[in-house]
Amino acid sequence: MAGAATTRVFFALWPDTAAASRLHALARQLHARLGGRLMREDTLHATLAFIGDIAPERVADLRVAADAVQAPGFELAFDESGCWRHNHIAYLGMRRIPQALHGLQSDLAARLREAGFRLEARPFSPHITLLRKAECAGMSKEKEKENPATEPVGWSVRDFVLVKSSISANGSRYEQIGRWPLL
Ligand code: 2AM
Repeated sequence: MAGAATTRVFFALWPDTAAASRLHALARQLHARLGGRLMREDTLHATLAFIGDIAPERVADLRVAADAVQAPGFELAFDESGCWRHNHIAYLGMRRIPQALHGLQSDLAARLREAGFRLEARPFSPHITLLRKAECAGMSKEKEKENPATEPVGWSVRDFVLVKSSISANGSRYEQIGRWPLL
């Protein structure tokens, strides 16, 4: 139901500026090897729940669902890079998903489903897209997962955000339209 009458939205974890800068530095390193399209520093994020295109009046229901989430803050560390051959996305992921992140994501997803939003059924795979249209062959298959960082990159997660996405001439434009602090 894409079109002028709908709004494309998703919930995400947004890095602080220091983390975004380190993420972007890693993205540039990967870009040198894999090519493709480098994500802009101010757009880097990890999606918590992708909602997709909805009627603008349904955004209020998203806010109600997010208001009900009760979850503690936590430390997040992305400690592996990879490249998905099926969609040519080079990303940072994590070897182990922290329990607190699992809790936050499943609480939010449950409340969104209760409110009638359809979410993906496939397991949650937290990641930060660094490159699109990447040549994954530049990352050897055995080493499909390899951390280019000398240290994991992360941040203290203190909130989650609701983001409105619109397509512009130079890629997606993201606007934060809501923010919910964690406990
Ligand atoms: P991606 O970076 O792996 O493409 C905005 O588009 C955000 O929502 C991106 O982080 C994107 O993930 C994610 N996203 C887009 N379409 C999606 C879908 N159908 N299911 C899950 N996540 C999606």
